[in-house]
Amino acid sequence: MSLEADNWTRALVYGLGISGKAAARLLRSTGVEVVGVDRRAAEELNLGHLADDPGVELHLGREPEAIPGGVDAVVVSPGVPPGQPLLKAARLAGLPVLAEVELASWYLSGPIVGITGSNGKSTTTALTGELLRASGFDVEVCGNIGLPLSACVEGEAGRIFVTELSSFQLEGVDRLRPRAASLLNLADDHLDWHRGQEAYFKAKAAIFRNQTAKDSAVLNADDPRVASLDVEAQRRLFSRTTSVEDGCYLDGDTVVEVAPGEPPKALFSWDDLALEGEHNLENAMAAALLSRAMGADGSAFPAALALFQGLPHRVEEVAGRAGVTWVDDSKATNFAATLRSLEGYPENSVHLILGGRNKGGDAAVLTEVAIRKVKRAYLVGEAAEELANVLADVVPCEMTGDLSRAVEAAARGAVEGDVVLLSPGCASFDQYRSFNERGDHFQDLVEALNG
Ligand code: UMA
Ligand code: ADP
Repeated sequence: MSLEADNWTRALVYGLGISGKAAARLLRSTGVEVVGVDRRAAEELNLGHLADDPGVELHLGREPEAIPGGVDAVVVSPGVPPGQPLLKAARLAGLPVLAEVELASWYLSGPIVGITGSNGKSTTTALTGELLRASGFDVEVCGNIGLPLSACVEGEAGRIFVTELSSFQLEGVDRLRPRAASLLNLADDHLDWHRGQEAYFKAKAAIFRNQTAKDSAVLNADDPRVASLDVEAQRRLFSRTTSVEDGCYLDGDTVVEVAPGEPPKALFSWDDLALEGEHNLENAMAAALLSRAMGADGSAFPAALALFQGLPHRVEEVAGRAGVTWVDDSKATNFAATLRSLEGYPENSVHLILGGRNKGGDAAVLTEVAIRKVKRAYLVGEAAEELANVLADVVPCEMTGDLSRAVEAAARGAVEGDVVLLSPGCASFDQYRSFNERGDHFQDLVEALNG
């Protein structure tokens, strides 16, 4: 247990979404008083017991202008940008400002496997959980994937905490030290929140900051910015395109693990994967190396990979109607993810639904693939006009405004053999509460068409 937290009497928890509430409960369980702050009103927050706890002081509806008296530290929720005035005030006052995952990490009874990257985090986190479970380990799959790390502190000892870590969370890490960690890839994402690419990449690399030579760092050899990172931990590389000296790579259809002084070991075959696409092969290679670092012998990997059908809203086929395939990739919230999805389809076959709130990315990365794959684009949300400015010269674009009009238009335009793909390349927050809600809406609209 941390000495710092032992010395705290009162901590401010900034943001009372699912991670803030879990952090507040954790702090209360250790006897620390909580000052809870959220710009939303109580009715929207579902605070449960925290609302009646005399050890919790609430500031709701808008953030206070100054740090309330007697606060020893600030635990910040991932969605609160670092430039918020209250956080600036805390730093000026010399208070520690820590991520919810940092706080939780002090109380965990088992090791963390940390997973980050611009794309593939949730899939790799879930896959790593499956590979470790199939290998006989007791596993908690948590973090940005939807279960706050603070909510996992209570429970049996001996669990491995397979934790998805977003750049928002890593921004507030101090001592969190994953036993094994992976950075899957780097692409432009969340540039609005981090105020630029440098700060975003730096936050991602923080996953390795506290590792030592006893730990394992799993890096993508095919992503030059990832492969060139300096790490203290034992460096293990994965590659789809070339052999590596320490890690795993694709040899024919077989993923082979190599390590200096060890004979090569076949881990699994690409055919074993139920998931489609080169990007999912990369995710599986990272998950395999992370699981090997935690002591899995690999024998259970092929069967576990064959069973894993993927998470909802990630290139999820939702219906086929009159020879048209409808695909929900609502989780593709940056253009690099959309690009990867498009690559998986035949030439000139895709009706692409694109748009939402751009997080600072440049849609020009899509032009080359759009020329080859996209028959027509249906633009929605805040970013529609900006996207039209970039894409209208290379593919026919329709300004459809929202998802229901986009689905109607795509249903009119698509013919047998075509694919209608929702892969928006943007966040959902201009029109929905989350990518889940957007994906569910899309699936309902498609179902209604079929009905
Ligand atoms: N808030 C303020 N002031 C602000 C900003 C937010 O008061 O300036 C308040 C909001 O009113 C709200 C609370 O803070 O009540 C929101 O907190 P949050 O946005 O941190 O959301 P949580 O509910 O705690 O969920 C967070 C992650 N959300 C974000 O990073 C935005 C969830 O990831 C994660 O699953 C959860 O913790 C558990 O760890 C979501 C996400 O979109 C899925 N993540 C991004 C992504 O994957 O791209 C990073
Ligand atoms: P994240 O949690 O990082 O958003 P997900 O596993 O939820 O990643 O996948 C989101 C989308 O990103 C997928 O639907 C797919 O379009 C794309 N994607 C998944 N894995 C990768 C990868 N390794 N490289 C590039 N894109 C990927």
